[in-house]
Amino acid sequence: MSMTESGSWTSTVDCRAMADWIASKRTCVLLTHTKPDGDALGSTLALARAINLIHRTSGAVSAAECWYGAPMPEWAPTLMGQTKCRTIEFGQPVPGAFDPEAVVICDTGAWGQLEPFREFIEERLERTAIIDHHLQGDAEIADHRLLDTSAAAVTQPVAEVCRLLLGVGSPAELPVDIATPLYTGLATDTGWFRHSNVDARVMRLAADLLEAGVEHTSLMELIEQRDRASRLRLMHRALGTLEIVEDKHCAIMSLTTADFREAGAAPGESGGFVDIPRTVPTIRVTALLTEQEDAQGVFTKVSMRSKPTGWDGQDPVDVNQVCQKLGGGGHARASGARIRAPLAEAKEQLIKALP
Ligand SMILES: [Mn+2]
Repeated sequence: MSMTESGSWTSTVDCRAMADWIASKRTCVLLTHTKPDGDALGSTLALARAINLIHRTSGAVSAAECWYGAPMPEWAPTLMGQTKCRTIEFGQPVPGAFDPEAVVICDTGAWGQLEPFREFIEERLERTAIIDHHLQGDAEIADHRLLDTSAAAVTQPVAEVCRLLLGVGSPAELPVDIATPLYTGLATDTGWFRHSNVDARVMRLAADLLEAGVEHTSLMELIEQRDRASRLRLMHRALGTLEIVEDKHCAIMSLTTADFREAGAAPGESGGFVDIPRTVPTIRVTALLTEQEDAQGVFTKVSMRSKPTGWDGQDPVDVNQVCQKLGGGGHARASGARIRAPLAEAKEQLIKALP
């Protein structure tokens, strides 16, 4: 991350100053990281709606619009509703005709996550703002920065900016079509209020947004309960292969191309399976092996996770180190590798690589 003449990754404005700056612009494009999630979509949609609401009274039509870098979650159109949004497919250029007075980036401040918009932003650095909650970012992207690294979701500072824009006393008084995307960010970035980032501030905002009319159950169904039956059939097959390597506290599951075919499942449908055995207290490491084939023949994809806290007080396993031994890598808690070998052989190599 760069430390440029624009300074370090710190806030340069508070919520009030950000709201005033946004209110002074007639047109605005809202951007977020590619492959937007609930917080990315929620923060930009809420802000776009708040901006359009204040401009509607002054006679302007649709002053703010959201641009997203695909792929989009399946449920995105429902959350987007009638708000002006454009999705930019991979490799496609951004719309050239619209030249907004302001560009506001939410839920990221890193060039690496803004690739489709880089050129567009670079031509407009002086009128770009960032609202983010991540620990790192590229400060050079915007002089106007509202950073709240203690926030669980970026919709927390965005909720305050919306409240100030609309001049209401509490987030509980926000219109429901603004409260709903805000709540979506809060719920999804906290794993529906389960992660360690849940605190009193999160719950207070959640309570206010529910009071504003957010329908928790329908949102939860829309976003979380979308599995196809094929995914459950594939999960059944994966669980059927569950193997516990007792002395390594490791759970291993495997899938072959035949499993996908027979379950009628698409390649991406095994997402999240690797996390399932984490619910066993004595398991410290989990791995999902997927046998695949390419032009050079058969290979095995390894996906690994490590629990941050050991049930017995032991140090967590660094799966980045494990995967590096297998020719891959990633993060200490989540990592992966591709082993040029069939499943059984790849599994042996993996077990050997475990500490
Ligand atoms: Mn976020």
